[in-house]
Amino acid sequence: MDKKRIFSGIQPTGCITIGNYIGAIDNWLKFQEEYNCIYCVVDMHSITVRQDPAQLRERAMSFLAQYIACGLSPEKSTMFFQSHVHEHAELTWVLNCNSYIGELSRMTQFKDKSAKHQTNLNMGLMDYPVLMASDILLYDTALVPVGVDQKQHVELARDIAIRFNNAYGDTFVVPEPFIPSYGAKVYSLQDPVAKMSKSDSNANATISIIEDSDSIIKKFKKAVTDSDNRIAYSPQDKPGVSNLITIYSAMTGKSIVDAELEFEGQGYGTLKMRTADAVVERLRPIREEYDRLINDKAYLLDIAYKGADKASEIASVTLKKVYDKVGFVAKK
Ligand code: AQP
Repeated sequence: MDKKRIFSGIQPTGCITIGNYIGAIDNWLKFQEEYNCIYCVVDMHSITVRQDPAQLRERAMSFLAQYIACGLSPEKSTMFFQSHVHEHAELTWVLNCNSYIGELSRMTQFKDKSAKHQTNLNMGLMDYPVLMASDILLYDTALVPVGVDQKQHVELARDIAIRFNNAYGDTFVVPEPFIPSYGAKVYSLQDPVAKMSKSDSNANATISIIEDSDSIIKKFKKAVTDSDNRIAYSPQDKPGVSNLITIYSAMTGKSIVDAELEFEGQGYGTLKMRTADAVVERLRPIREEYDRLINDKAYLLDIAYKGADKASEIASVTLKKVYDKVGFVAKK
């Protein structure tokens, strides 16, 4: 029997953080055996915010190397750059004509990003979730592993799929989001009520998965906690401490309850240092493998090109079906 399909991706902006790792990539790894996985570097999403072209190109390659360094296997998973499979853009147009301005303008990410990028309020910012719906729907995706911040977008993809199926007959598989039971939202080390974000301008707020050990330790030492010096997991009252416990637990594989017990009676300094050590240990092999891979551009491109060919084989069948359903004359 065919395995069910998974699709997920990260946009090459900023640097891949431990938030992306815990909320997304760590789950991608677990799915590799059981599912047919497609993991994309979604470069088309990233230009909704102005990017330096040379830096974007370099980052896209770096993100692919980081995917592989994290343990994603080109033998098991399909990896490619979104812009190499033109069906993503083409399906977006059709789905745009089946999406409403009202629902898109209500998306939390659109509201946040449009507030942040007042001088570049482009259509792409609003259209981001429709492109994401195309990413997902092109591949008959059953499950989309994402952090909690992207759940709303997966729900919109479901709505669009159902709407299209109702209008034109059964076409798309209706996808389900997969949100991890913990670590679905890792918070900023400097503002622990805000999401740890790849492109945060405050470098102390985030940890990159290829960051060097000294820098990781320094940032955890500076992490914002509170003044009551009691280690307990309580996200409402103690967001900073709870965030550190979440990170510790995700990096060591221990449950939140076990981590809380382990730190009972200890000071915040211990929690920060032990969390930093756990992160350093978990990321060390990733950084070593990344350093090796990033110098082998030919290998990375070979994976991306083969991945795009494989992805396009599936995507072209879906797009053809969609074009036929909406009434376009068949190509020769
Ligand atoms: N802090 C987080 N905690 C848990 N999961 C997270 N994800 C992102 N941040 C966290 C998950 O990582 C995947 C890829 O994210 P993305 O780059 O495609 O989208 P994003 O949510 O816009 O990420 P950022 O970090 O906030 O990027 P910038 O700063 O460039 O806008 C998604 O599955 C996301 O849920």
